[in-house]
Amino acid sequence: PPPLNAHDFLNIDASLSDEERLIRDTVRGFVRRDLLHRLPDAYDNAYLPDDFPRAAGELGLLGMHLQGYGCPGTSAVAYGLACLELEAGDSGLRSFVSVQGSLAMFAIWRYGSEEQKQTWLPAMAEGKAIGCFGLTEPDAGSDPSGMRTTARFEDGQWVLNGSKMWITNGSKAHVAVVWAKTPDGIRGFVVPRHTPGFSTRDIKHKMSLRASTTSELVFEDCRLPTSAALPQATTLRAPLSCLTEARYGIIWGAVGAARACYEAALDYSTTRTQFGRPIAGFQLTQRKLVEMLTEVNTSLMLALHLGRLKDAGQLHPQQVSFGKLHNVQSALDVARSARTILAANGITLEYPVMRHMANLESVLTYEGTGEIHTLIVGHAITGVAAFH
Ligand code: TGC
Ligand code: FAD
Repeated sequence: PPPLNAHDFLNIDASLSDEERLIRDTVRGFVRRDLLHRLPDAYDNAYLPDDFPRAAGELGLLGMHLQGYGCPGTSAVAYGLACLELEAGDSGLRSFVSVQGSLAMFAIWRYGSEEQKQTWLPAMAEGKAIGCFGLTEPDAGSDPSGMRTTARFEDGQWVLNGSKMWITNGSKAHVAVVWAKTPDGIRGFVVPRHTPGFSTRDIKHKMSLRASTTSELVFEDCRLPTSAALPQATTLRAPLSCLTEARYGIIWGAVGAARACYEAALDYSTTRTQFGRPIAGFQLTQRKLVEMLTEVNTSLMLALHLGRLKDAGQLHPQQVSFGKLHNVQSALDVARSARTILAANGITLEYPVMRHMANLESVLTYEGTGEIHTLIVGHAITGVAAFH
């Protein structure tokens, strides 16, 4: 066998195809070369580097696993590997790509008219048009069926009223995919940025996911043509199916954040000396490092397994919940343990650990909280729904 490697202890590399490795290495190189040194400032000053959308588009990372309309159509595993490498940089990068490709673009790709697809997907794949996905509201988070945003049909137009909260890319977006209640059920609408009656307000003072824009979307008698409705999306099932796509990317992304924390801790522990020896030589530190190693690799194997199921068309949404639940909690555990190894240095932006740790608090909450994914899996194994 090849020599043991602390950065790929189980030789999971050997399970990837040449194409998957090439995509992984390309995204890793992009993050390390073009972004990593800028992320502490982006985080500190709360912005996503503004060249990132176009650069991600040029690399084919937007709508990466979708077919046609300028999208690369890669495997789910290749898309997952890209999410991993992006989130090893910062959860804000992966969030952007998730919302663009798996939520906004996927919704149009899966449920849109031919005209909507032609209008938006090629520009979104290039990163020239940015999208957002408005499902959550101030009073409807875990339970989106309680949404209050309405769309009524009047004089040949749809009229939207209500607001959406915590929307990634909200004020940056050229187009918002917005979910609203109609008399016939929940439907999706494609709302261009400058539509009268549509405005956004950014959410300030976040202590997590700072290198990402999060906004409120407000609709006040916002009038849209009939053609703005997604023709194939007529129930809550449609937005929930988009969530499954984005949750899948998070399963991989969380591994990236965890890996970055493990690597920072491993590196630090071999160079930091106390009591006359590297702290890596203390049994308590080694135990932490080995626990991190087992978490990172277990999560990666889980992501790869679920990715192979997805590529085979065999993946259930409940299995995606299992993956998101496990990998995000595991990444948080790794981040917190890594922080203790870096001790005081661990709380600064000089090292990526606290940034990842704070980001992962959002990742634990969005795309379904840990509790919601627990109940989805609980429902699947008992047959009894415990949500309400
Ligand atoms: P329920 O009765 O269970 O389901 C309604 C219909 O939808 C189907 N379904 C799904 N289909 C595909 N994928 C899924 N994940 C699905 N979940 C449910 C279901 O089979 C049913 O179909 P049908 O034909 O029988 O009608 O609906 P419920 O209202 O009881 O909801 C259950 C619950 C709690 C699981 C659901 O509401 C839920 O997932 N809540 C969490 C909400 C959430 O995750 N919000 C995320 C907002 S987007 C976001 O956070 C973006 S952050 C992105 C970033 O920056 O990276
Ligand atoms: P609530 O639903 O109010 O939950 C509060 C607590 O109660 C949680 O612990 C929850 O798990 C628990 N709880 C609720 N119901 C149950 C139950 N039945 N059983 C047990 N426990 C329960 N949304 C979008 O639509 N688009 C986006 O782009 C987007 N981006 C986001 C970006 C960030 C940075 C953040 C933080 C959030 C984003 N969200 C987005 C919103 C996110 O999806 C919601 O925050 C999430 O779904 C939880 O909703 P909530 O915050 O309203 O919490």
